[in-house]
Parts: sequence; structure tokens; C-alpha cells
Amino acid sequence: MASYVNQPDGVFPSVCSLDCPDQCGLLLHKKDGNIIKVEGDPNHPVTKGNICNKVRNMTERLYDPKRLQYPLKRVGAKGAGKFERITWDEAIETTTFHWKKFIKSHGPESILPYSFYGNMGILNAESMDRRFFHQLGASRLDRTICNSAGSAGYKYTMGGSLGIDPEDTIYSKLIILWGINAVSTNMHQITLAQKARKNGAKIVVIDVHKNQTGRLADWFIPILPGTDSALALGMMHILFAENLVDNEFLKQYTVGHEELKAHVSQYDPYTVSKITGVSIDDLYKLARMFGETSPAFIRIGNGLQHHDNGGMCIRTIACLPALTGQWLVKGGGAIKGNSGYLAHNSFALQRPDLLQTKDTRLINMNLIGDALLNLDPPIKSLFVYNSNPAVVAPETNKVQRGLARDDLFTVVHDLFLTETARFADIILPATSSYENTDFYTSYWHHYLQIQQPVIEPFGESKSNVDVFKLLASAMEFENPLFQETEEEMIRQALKHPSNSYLREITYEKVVEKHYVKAESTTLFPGKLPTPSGKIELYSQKMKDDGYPSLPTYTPLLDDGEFPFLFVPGPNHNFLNSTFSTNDKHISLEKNPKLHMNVSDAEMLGIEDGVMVRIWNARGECELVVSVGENVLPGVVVSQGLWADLKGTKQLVNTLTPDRIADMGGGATFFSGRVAVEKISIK
Ligand SMILES: Nc1nc2c(c(=O)[nH]1)N[C@H]1C(S)=C(S)[C@@H](COP(=O)(O)OP(=O)(O)OC[C@H]3O[C@@H](n4cnc5c(=O)[nH]c(N)nc54)[C@H](O)[C@@H]3O)O[C@H]1N2
Ligand SMILES: Nc1nc2c(c(=O)[nH]1)N[C@H]1C(S)=C(S)[C@@H](COP(=O)(O)OP(=O)(O)OC[C@H]3O[C@@H](n4cnc5c(=O)[nH]c(N)nc54)[C@H](O)[C@@H]3O)O[C@H]1N2
Ligand code: SF4
Ligand SMILES: [Mo]
Repeated sequence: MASYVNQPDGVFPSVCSLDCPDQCGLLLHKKDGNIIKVEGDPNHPVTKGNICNKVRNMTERLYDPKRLQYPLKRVGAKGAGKFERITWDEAIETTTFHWKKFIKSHGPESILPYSFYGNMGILNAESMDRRFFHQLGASRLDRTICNSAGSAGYKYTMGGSLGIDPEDTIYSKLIILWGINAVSTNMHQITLAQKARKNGAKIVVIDVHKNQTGRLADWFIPILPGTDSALALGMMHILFAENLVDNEFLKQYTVGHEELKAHVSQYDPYTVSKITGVSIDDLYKLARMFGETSPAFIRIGNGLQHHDNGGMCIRTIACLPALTGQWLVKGGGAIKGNSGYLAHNSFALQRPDLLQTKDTRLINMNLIGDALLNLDPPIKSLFVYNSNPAVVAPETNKVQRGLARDDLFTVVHDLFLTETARFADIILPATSSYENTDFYTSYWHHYLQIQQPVIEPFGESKSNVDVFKLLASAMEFENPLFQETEEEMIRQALKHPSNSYLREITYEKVVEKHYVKAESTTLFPGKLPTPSGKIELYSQKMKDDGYPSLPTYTPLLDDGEFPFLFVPGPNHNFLNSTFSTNDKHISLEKNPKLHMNVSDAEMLGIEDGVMVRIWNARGECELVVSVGENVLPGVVVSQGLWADLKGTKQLVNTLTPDRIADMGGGATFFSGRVAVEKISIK
């Protein structure tokens, strides 16, 4: 495959590898072998040359003097951050020496990989690594930190991660951005929505925080956290009561509309208004607007699924477009996630068949703190890549206590010395995606893209694929699977007869065109991958799995006697914890804030701009308060996963619960409660 590495000057196509639905096409400008500018590729059919601030500033991250160049070993106390340069040979030998020893003394399950999607390239996120850990027999990691509750919920209704083509949303007349801060987290959905708005569409935002997305809405509806399924059920109540439903669609394409109609009679406007904080008038207005406008489109965000009831909430909202038959209208329907269209042959890449013991333990990544502290038999070694659990995982005090265990052998592969890497015994430098070969499948738009290396590896850094090849060789894994090239793996991934949407996509085509669209992605008429082949308003499968078979509102769980619900989401200029140590991005964000309603602030004697202490039974944190009307009383909101390298108390995840959501093993970052007090200035 082509590589642009040997061309010192020029402009080369690329893909953004960050964990973001937009998956922008990029152009990398090179001079004297270095990238000097990153811009959007104007030819990309969806992202069309526009990219976010974060990636426009990417050269600072690529050539940051803090970037890791060599393998390191710990020389000071665990967590003290003292390291010394070593060779790759020593790093790999030390790692595999410990692993061989642990396998003998404690079995292979004493080793745990921990990774997420710091790099969305499929090869570097979930291929050679998976093969390696399967062959090793290591404990398996259940990767549930992001959207797994909602994916499970959506699947009960729709059968898989299948929504509409976002390019069609320019035709929508009503766009509901529900629990998504799209201005920051899905900016091209906003571009498309603005186009639709020029043609008369209304944009409605339903959120617990009137942030940058709420501010651009035609109508912002504030709601109490974790109550959205009640709002959706209240809408259904009115849609049925006022006969705003599409009976033909319901009969032909759904299961259980009669049962649903009877069931939602209990969600009358008065009851729903009390639960959600949305007024009865607004509830009627929203339901009628949804029932009377076509095409109506709902963009379902992640904010909803980071709650105790996140799975059921998404399952419920996913029923709405069916009630009004919107799936048949271009620009009508919903997007929760679209990864189903570009599903590749993950079996070929990951080779789960290499795992000999089929009941090898599976550890939910949201419970990493608990797992490190309490699992029996214990985890003796952790290998972290593509993730920064010391900051992003819930209950970080537990995580950090676990990472501080003297008897835990930790290897961290990253581009930077993250908070997690500070606890490592061995640190391995990682290449950036611009130094790698990979392919990408967006979870929002319908294009598959390819990345060819543009620059040389930084210092001695290596890609994830190459690191696992080295480890495999040092572990004496002889299977030729561990020598396959990137090209061979991409070819295998694209051969996936059970996904007809991928049928026309060949390796040659992607290499030539850089981005190729999944084939014809309309869902109806057609057969959904639910048990009935239809939209399941009533789900027998849910009943079999121990859930209510019809959409239901379930309240958040008891999180102790603390007065505020705490919603700590991501921010505009970081990508989860990525960029949180980059000076430019920090200066754009200024400082981590806690948004609080003016009535609460008055009651507590807190003035705008002062430092507050936020605490609960799990931990504490110190942020600058922003007093206003952009959150409801009883709710406080922060934005950004700020680093805590200088000992500032900014780690919001010290406060978040590691309870597991109702479905999919999901995280519950936004269902925690806290108390807040002003820090007295002495
Ligand atoms: N700039 C930037 N972009 C990103 C990221 C980033 O960190 N920074 N992260 C990426 C990743 S990994 C993901 S998963 C996505 C996440 O991006 P989104 O899907 O936008 O999810 P969040 O930002 O977590 O939450 C979205 C909104 O939900 C609101 N919310 C919280 N609880 C509730 C609730 O109960 N009801 C309602 N209606 N709203 C609620 C929050 O206030 C927030 O405005 O963004 C991706 N893109
Ligand atoms: N309070 C709170 N916590 C949250 C969330 C929230 O909204 N609120 N959001 C959650 C969500 S949705 C998600 S997805 C998670 C995300 O959590 P993480 O996946 O941990 O995301 P990042 O913090 O961006 O860390 C990614 C790391 O991967 C590294 N990396 C990038 N590319 C490569 C590579 O090619 N190789 C290697 N080895 N490393 C690489 C980066 O340098 C970075 O340190 O956070 C979750 N945590
Ligand atoms: S982070 Fe998202 S919006 Fe920014 S360049 Fe990457 S894919 Fe595009
Ligand atoms: Mo995520």
C-alpha cells in the first residue's frame, strides 16, 4: 500500500482518528518531513473541509516536547512519576518476563488488557491486540464505558446500530437533539441541521444543561437528569390520545402497538410533568410538534445513556419515530449510532477462537478500580493502551489506589505520560495515527476510510499493531496470524458476507478513493435484525432477559443524601482526557467550571466565580462555580475531563459512581449526587 512517508513535502489525505462520530476527512500539509498544518478535506462528502479546533491545533500535540519518544522504566516509587530511558528490547523482555512468571504462578487470567478508542483506527483499536490477548488467555475486558447501555437498549427496539443517513437530515423539518451536545461533539450534525433550518426546519434541544447546543436551538427544553424516558412516554401518550400516530406504519412495520397504546395511558401529562420538570404545556407542544411535522428526526446522544436507566431510556426514545411512521420519510427517523452499516469482519481481525478457555473471566471496564483492588484471584498485570483510566474511569480514587498497588505490574502504551502512565512500571511510546496504516468506520456517517502513513514514527514510538507483534514474538507465538501486514488485515476485515451494506467496498476502491460509502442504507421497506424483523415496541426478548417488555420509566437509583445531581460531561476543546495537558486547549477552556442554578447558589451563599468544593462519599473535587440559569435547581454540571497532574483537585471522576447501568454493562457517570460548598479563602 502507498505510504506518503518518503515524500517530504506535499498535501496528503488522512482521517481523524479521535473518538468522535464525525470522523472527518483531513488534509495533512507536510514540509521537510513534518506536518505543519492539518485542515479538513473539502472533498469529504459529509465533513466537507470543516474540522474542529482540537484537530486544527493538532500539530502542537504531534510535536509537543512532552511527547514520549523512548520506552521508559520506573525508577522511583509507584506513581511518583520517575522514569528512566530503556531500549525496546529491555521493555519487551521485562514485560514478557513478568507475564511468563505470572502465567506460571497465577495463570494467564492474572493479566488484563485495558483499552478503549483513543485511536479509532480499527487495526490499532481492535485487531492484533485482541489476537494477542486471546492467544495469551488473558482476562477479557468488557468495553462498556461509552455507549453500551444505549446500544443494548436501541437494539431491543431496532435490532442493531442502524439509524438514518445523516446526509438526509438536511431534508428534516424537525430536528430534536436529545441529550447530545452536538455543537461540541458532533459538529457536522449541526452543519446539516443549519442547512435544514434554512429550509424551514426547527431545532429542538432537550438537555439538562443549556450549553452551546441549547443556545442555538429554536426551542430549548430543560429536563431533570435521568427522566427522558418519562418524557418520551408522555409524548406517546399524547400521540395515541390525539391520533397523531401512523396506523398503517404501525401495523406493517412494528410489533405491539396495541399493547403500547394501552401501556402509555399511565404516562399522563400531569404525571410526566412531575417526573421530568417539563411543563404540561410544553409536553403537549412537543408531542404535537413531533406528531404533526414530517420529516422529524431525533439525534439521540450519549448524555442519556450515562445513567442508571440509560438502556431503557434509549430503547424508549427509539420507539418514537415508529409511532409517526417517520422511518419511511427521507430525513425522518433517528440516529443513535450507525456502526451497523459498516460492520466489518471482526472475527477475522480479533480471532476469538484463539482463546482456549471459553469461560475466561470478563471484567467490566467500569469496575476497573474494584477489579484491581478486590478481584480474587488477583490481577497481577495490567496493559493499558488507547485509554487513560486514571482520569476517565468512574471512582478514580479507587482506580488510582488499584494502580498504586506495589505488586501490580503495569505497562502503559501511549503518546504522553498520562496520569495512568505515572503509575506504570514500563511505558511504551505510541505513534500518532498519522504515522500508521489503518481503516476507519464512522459510527455516525456512512463512509469507510483509509489512512496511509504520512510521517515517520516520532522518536522510537511504535503503533499498537507493531507492539503486539513484538510481544507475540517474545512470547514465542508461532501462529502466522501474528505476522500479518496491515494490508492483509484490512482485506480480511472487508470480506464480510453477512453485512450486505459492505458488499461493494473493496480494498482497492478505498485505497483509490479514500472514502467509500456503505451501500444503500435505507431501512424500510426491509427486515430489521430484531427477532421479529420489525420494530419491537413490545419485545419478548426483553421479557426473556428480565426487563419490562414495553418501554418504561425507571427512576435513577439512590445515590445517598447529597443535594445535587452531578452531570460531568465532556467539553469543547478536549476529547475526553486527550488535549487536557495541552496548553493551547487549556487556555481555550480557561478553567474547569461547575454550573449551578442561581437559586441554589443564593441558598448556599455562593457567588459566581468562586472556588467550590464538591464532594460525596466517593471523593472530592474543586472547581470554579458559574452561577446562572442554564441548569435547573438541584442539578450541577461540569464540562471536561481535566488532568490533575499538578495536584489540583479537578478530577471529576473521583465523584462519579461505578454502578452499572440497566443494560449492556454501561457506565453511570451522570447519576451521581454531590454536595457543594464555597471554599473559604483564608
Ligand atoms: N469536543 C468533544 N467532542 C467529543 C468528545 C469530547 O470529549 N469532546 N467525546 C466523544 C465521545 S467519546 C463521545 S461518547 C461523544 C459524547 O457526546 P454526546 O453524545 O454529546 O454526549 P455528552 O456530551 O456526554 O452528553 C450530551 C448532553 O447530554 C446532557 N445530559 C446529561 N444527562 C442528561 C439527561 O438525563 N437528559 C438529557 N436530556 N440530557 C442529559 C449533557 O448535559 C450534555 O449536554 O462525544 C465525542 N465527541
Ligand atoms: N465524567 C465522565 N467520564 C467519562 C465520560 C464523561 O462524559 N464524563 N465519557 C466516557 C466516554 S464516553 C469515553 S468514550 C471514555 C473515553 O476514555 P478514553 O478512551 O480513555 O479517552 P481519552 O481520555 O481520550 O484517552 C485516550 C488515550 O489514548 C491515547 N492514544 C491515542 N492514540 C493512541 C494509539 O494509537 N496508541 C496508544 N497506545 N494510545 C493512543 C491518547 O494519548 C490518550 O491518552 O471516557 C469516559 N469517561
Ligand atoms: S475530533 Fe471530530 S470534529 Fe474534530 S476533526 Fe476529529 S472527527 Fe472531525
Ligand atoms: Mo464515548
